[in-house]
Amino acid sequence: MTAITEFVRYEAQGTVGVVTVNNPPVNALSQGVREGIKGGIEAGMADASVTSIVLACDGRTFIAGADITEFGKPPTEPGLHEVIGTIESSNKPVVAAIHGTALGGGLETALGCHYRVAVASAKVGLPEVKLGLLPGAGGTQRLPRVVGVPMALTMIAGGAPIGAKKALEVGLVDEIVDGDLTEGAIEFAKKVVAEGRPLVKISDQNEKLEDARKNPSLFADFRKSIARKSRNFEAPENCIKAVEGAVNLPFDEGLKRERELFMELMQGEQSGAQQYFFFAERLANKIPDVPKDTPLLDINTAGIIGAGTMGGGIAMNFLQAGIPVTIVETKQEFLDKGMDIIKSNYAATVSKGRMSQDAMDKCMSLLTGSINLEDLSDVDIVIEAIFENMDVKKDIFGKLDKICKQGAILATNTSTLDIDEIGEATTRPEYVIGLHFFSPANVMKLLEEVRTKKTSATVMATCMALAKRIGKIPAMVGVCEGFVGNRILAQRGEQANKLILEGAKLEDVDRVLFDFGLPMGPFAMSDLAGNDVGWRIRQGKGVTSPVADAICELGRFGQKTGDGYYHYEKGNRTPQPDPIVEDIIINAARDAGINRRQVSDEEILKRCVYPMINEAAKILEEGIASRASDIDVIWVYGYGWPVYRGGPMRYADHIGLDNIYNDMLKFKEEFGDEWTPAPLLEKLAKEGKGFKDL
Ligand code: T1G
Repeated sequence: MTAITEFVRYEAQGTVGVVTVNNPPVNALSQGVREGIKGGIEAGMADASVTSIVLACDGRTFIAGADITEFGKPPTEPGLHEVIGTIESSNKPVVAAIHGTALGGGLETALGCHYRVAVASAKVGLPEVKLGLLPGAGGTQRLPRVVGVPMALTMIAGGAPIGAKKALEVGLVDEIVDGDLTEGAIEFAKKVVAEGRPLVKISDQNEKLEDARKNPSLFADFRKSIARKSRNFEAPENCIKAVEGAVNLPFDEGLKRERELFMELMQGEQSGAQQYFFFAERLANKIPDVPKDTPLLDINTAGIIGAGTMGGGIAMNFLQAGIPVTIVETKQEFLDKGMDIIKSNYAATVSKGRMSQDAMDKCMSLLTGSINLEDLSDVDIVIEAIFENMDVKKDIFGKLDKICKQGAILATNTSTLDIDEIGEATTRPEYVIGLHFFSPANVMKLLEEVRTKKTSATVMATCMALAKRIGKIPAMVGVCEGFVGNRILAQRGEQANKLILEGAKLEDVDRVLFDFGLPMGPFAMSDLAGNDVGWRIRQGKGVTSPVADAICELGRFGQKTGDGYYHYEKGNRTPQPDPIVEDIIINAARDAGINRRQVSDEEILKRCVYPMINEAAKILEEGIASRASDIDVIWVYGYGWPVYRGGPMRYADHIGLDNIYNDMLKFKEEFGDEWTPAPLLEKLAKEGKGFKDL
């Protein structure tokens, strides 16, 4: 066995030279790995005792891509193109042995091999578009030559991987290996030699490009098919252009075109933001004051209290993770209704082909309904998702404290109430935590985990690990009104309501924020969620909002009643400006003595976004969030902040905190003290720093 570099070894096993990568955790293509693979292949080519070569990886996965931590640093030799060129020009067949996920540069390296074998559980894909990039090592040129242009476009512009079985069907993998992968790859390599099979260079395969050349509308049709989902994103368009280059240019010219388009993206703000977000999302998993090796509690069963919209959605996350759920309601009719809704949600997913009937049946088999809290006596975690009333919640937690076994976690899905106070209703406050799911709970990825002053490290670590298990992206926050996401959202809502009184059309406020990249503006969002939700909360707090209250008093709760801030034709969810609401706004402005005026798009954007950033600065000062990047994770996954802008904090740094600070001072002169910059924002602005410097 020869160590080519610290990360790659070579060993002849009989007549097969095995090049093995070992660069935990994901065998990313760092400089040492690239150098080692190139050297290992060259060693195999020079080794007279071998007639073929296998490229394999130690650890849990084949190469998962370029080393993203190297981005932005000066390039080091050998480049990935050179490594892949060495593989492809080998005079002996090279077989990639794939397990785990062969992604990005990992799949591009495998495409440079003459053959690819994989275990059945492996996945292969080109997810660079999720980093605001495109496959920059020949993936846009080789993949279409293997799977055809339509599938290549979907994989490259969408970024989703495919499983080994599908890869075998489309010719991306040549064999599925049962048993030991390396042994299977070695046997396959021997077979290639014994059968005299050719050295298949994908770069020479052009047949599948012919089909695309005969279908001139192919690219236009694909662009149309992704237009809505890729709105404002730059990378998908460059992905498509690179694949067009594969169809219209000779291979080497196509590579050059790919490189140009890749560098265009790499130098742009969007890919910087999306690379930042890749790490922000993973950093949010880590709680600064909770040691990485904190012991976790076993979570093998769950109890959900409340089979309403939230309770049912929460239950579905656990069922899909294979965790049995006992869902408890107060009355049999509520329970039956809730269980039926869960079943119909799964049935809808099955009918769309996104879930098998077997998988649905398995989920439903794990679900038990009950109208007796005592049935939760043995579960490992309970999540309460009932009416937003403190007395009701404290009563339930007092009962759970007596019923549930010692060591069970007692969680609340509250979005507004003080969880410290809820914890004090039990004798086990260290086992009480907030698990704030976002509606629809079985769809939205964000899970705002809310620690009380007494939540233990074990409970927090357990819930962070549990989030990943049930397919959620967690962020740990502290207790305050609205926690992090909704507290920031409230600031935007307050300004949006002021802007429409001052003269901005509500459809313009929504348009400006939609064009900025949010899925919808505040008024359309309120109509979707139900205007009565906010109305009830304001009534509970004795707070009024002239326009919002007025439309609720007319029963205009939004899409569910056909009218809200907008009018909705029956069966049509397209918001239409409504003169009735315009009159309500004009009357409210008159009653408030406001002289209405034209409001520019720029002012609308700044007045909606800057208060969010200022509130986030206060949240950081108060320690409610431990990182600025956690706030970005919350807003991207919880509210649809465009990931190509990284999140509110990344965006603030991009604008420049000094610019935001100075604009806020101008707004303060015009609109009053509510525009006073947070001390942290002022400090960073004056020091010429950003939130990234915290
Ligand atoms: N580079 C550097 N570090 C990486 C990495 C990468 N490509 N992928 C993961 N990590 C780190 C990650 O930050 C975390 O670190 C640890 O590995 C475990 O990751 C030329 C230009 C492979 C599916 O986009 O999708 O190739 O937090 O928590 O949930 O065309 O990681 O432990 O310190 O995500 O099991 C293309 C990105 C790159 C794949 C595993 N490749 N990675 O998921 O673990 S660009 C990607 C993933 C490229 C070429 C282009 C996932 C995973 P820490 P994890 P996981």
